[in-house]
Amino acid sequence: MNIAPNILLIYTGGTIGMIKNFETGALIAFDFDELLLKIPELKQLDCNIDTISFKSPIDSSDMNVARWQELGDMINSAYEKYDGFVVLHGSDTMSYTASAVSFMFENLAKPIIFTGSQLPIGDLRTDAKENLITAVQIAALQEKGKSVITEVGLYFEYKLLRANRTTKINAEHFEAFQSPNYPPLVASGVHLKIYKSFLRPVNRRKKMVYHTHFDNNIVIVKMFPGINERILRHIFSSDAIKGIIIETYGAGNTTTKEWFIDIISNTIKKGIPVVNVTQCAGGSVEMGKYDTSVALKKVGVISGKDITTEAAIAKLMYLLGENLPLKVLKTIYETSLRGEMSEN
Ligand code: ASN
Repeated sequence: MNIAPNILLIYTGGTIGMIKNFETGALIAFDFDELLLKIPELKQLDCNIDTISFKSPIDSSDMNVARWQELGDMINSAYEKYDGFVVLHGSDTMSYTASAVSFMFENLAKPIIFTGSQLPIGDLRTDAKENLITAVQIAALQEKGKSVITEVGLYFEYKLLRANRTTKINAEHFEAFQSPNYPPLVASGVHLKIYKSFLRPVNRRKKMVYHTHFDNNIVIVKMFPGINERILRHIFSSDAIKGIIIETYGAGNTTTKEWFIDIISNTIKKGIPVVNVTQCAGGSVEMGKYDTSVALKKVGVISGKDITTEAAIAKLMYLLGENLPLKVLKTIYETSLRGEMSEN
């Protein structure tokens, strides 16, 4: 006998459940029960769905570390009871939250699928229904009684992507997300096509470990021609900062000006990790490829390789929260923990 999988649907907010505020005309997050009434189709799915919601649903621009933890706690406390999780989330910061959640759950053996929409569920042309229904179907996929997807995914506009590889690339198109450095895991057409060789393998003998500490005392500095020495010295000398991400050009390049290398080198000498992430949507940091990154490598800058900026931020907060010595943090940062970066 086939037992229908149990899915927990978690509502955090986002456009999917929004309505217009009559006074301002702006979209605001709405009640979850109202949202469910708009999708009676959920009852036809071959799984049992329970629902839970943030007390006050939010626009995802208001996401923060405390809310990541609130979401993580919801999943962790229901982990044994359910076969899969679907998280409804605003698209603006979905890639950040989904990346953070991927670091929270080590040895994940069940799917956590993020989705949302560009138009509210009540809109005639909404993309919410397809996104939600297929996300639930994907979370419920099983083979021999075991979940097929055992990682954190992001489902949007007919594709399941590895969540910590995604980035929001469009505020207008229904195809709002891309995963430039990793192929889709599932494509939704007439059938669901699962690309098994790209799925993250699971070791079911290992227990799931839940991590909750994110240290958000970090800053990200984007390189641009003309970047100002005085301002950078000011930022880098803040004693509140415990980690820095530099968003560099191309394959990890920056200005070769002595003052710049001096700032980076002194920061690392103080024990503060500096991570190099590229501004390019696709491709990888490769320090030493150009003369303009040789000095960065020499002074001990951490390579973010082909990680997204969203995952880089979540990973740095996560590893800072683990209180590791700088050398260990560097080695672990440069290693793929949840499939968020390529191995070489
Ligand atoms: N501002 C919305 C949010 O991120 C955008 C969306 O969900 N499409 O909550």
